[in-house]
This record gives sequence, structure tokens and C-alpha cells, in this order.
Amino acid sequence: MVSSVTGNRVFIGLGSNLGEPLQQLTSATKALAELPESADLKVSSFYRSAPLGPQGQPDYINAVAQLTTRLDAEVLLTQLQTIEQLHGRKRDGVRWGARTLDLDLLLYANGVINSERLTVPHPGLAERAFVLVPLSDIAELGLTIPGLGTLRQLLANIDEKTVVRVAI
Ligand code: A4P
Ligand code: MG
Repeated sequence: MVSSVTGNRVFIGLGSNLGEPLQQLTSATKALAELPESADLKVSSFYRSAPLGPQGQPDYINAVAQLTTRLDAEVLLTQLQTIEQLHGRKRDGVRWGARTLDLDLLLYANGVINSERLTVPHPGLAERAFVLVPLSDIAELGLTIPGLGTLRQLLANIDEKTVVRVAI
């Protein structure tokens, strides 16, 4: 990562519930710090929550990272998927199944993207405490989530108590 770049402010959701999740997330943040054409990494606290989707899988640890990047959104997605692979991510076709590392592109500047590979803002973001609470660690409450309102408005509609900050 270079010391400063002029680029787009992006937010990335990190999630893990297999293979030492705290280590997976710590290692993933180091990989994000090394992304090309990118700078100014900020990372939220880590939070534990029950799985959304199929039960009978371990609790998740989630965090959100912010960076400034000159990579375009699809190139950034490819970089995120490479980091997932390097962390042993296996796609077994189970929707919302357990995973060593999930990196979601939550927001890309003020962009709305609906391409074959990318939906931004990330679907479900508005209902997910495990996204909004860590996002509020590193973003201003007035942050606009395109098409959905401000971060402050979205936080008012979720139950923050469903996520618990973990000490690392
Ligand atoms: N894709 C489209 N838009 C995006 C985007 N904005 N960011 C496409 C990342 N990828 C995006 O993703 C499937 C495809 O989504 C990719 O090929 C990409 O082109 P995937 O990572 O292979 O599959 P997935 O993550 O299982 O699917 P999905 O629908 O993205 O699941 P989510 O929304 O990521 O949810 N419970 C808790 N407590 N915490 C969690 O973090 N996560 C999930 C997964 C379920 N339950 C959870 C959590
Ligand atoms: Mg995903």
C-alpha cells in the first residue's frame, strides 16, 4: 500500500466462522494493507454474532475496513477473491454456509453497481447489524448509503445488541 492516493473511498466487510476466525480476519487486514493502488486503511473492532442463514454453523466474527483506492470496482473484487482463496475459502454451493473468509465490497464511493459480478451497495447491508455496527466504528453517521439513507438512519432500524465486540 502506498502512503497516500487520490481515489475512491471504499468499505469492505470481513467475515469468518471457520479456522480460527480472529486470526483469519487479522491476516486478511494485513493483505488489504498490501493492496496495490490503495492507501489509508482503517479497520473496525471485531464483533461476534450468531449466523444469519443456516443454523448449526459456528458464530461469525465480522469487521469492516475502509480504504482509498484507484482500483476500479471489478478489479478490487478480483483482488478480494484472491485474498479469500489464499485464506482457504472453499465455495461449496451452500448459500450463506460456513467459510474461512468472506470479503464483501459493501460500498464503492457513492456508486450503485449492478453488473453480473457485482451488486453495490452489498445486498442485505441495511438489515445487518454485523455490517452496520462495525461500519459505524470507522465511518461518520452522516455517511450516505446510496439508495438507502444515512448510516444513522439504518442503525436506528437494527438491533445493535445482536453483535458483541470481541477483545483481541
Ligand atoms: N457479488 C456480487 N456483489 C458482490 C459484492 N458487493 N461483494 C458476487 C462481493 N461479492 C459480490 O459470493 C457470490 C458472488 O457474489 C461472487 O462471485 C461475486 O461475484 P460468494 O462470496 O462466493 O458467496 P457468499 O458470500 O456465500 O454469498 P453472498 O450472497 O454474498 O452471502 P453474504 O451476503 O456474503 O452472506 N452471518 C453472520 N453473523 N455474519 C456473516 O458475515 N455472512 C453470510 C454470507 C451469511 N451469514 C452470516 C454472514
Ligand atoms: Mg460474500
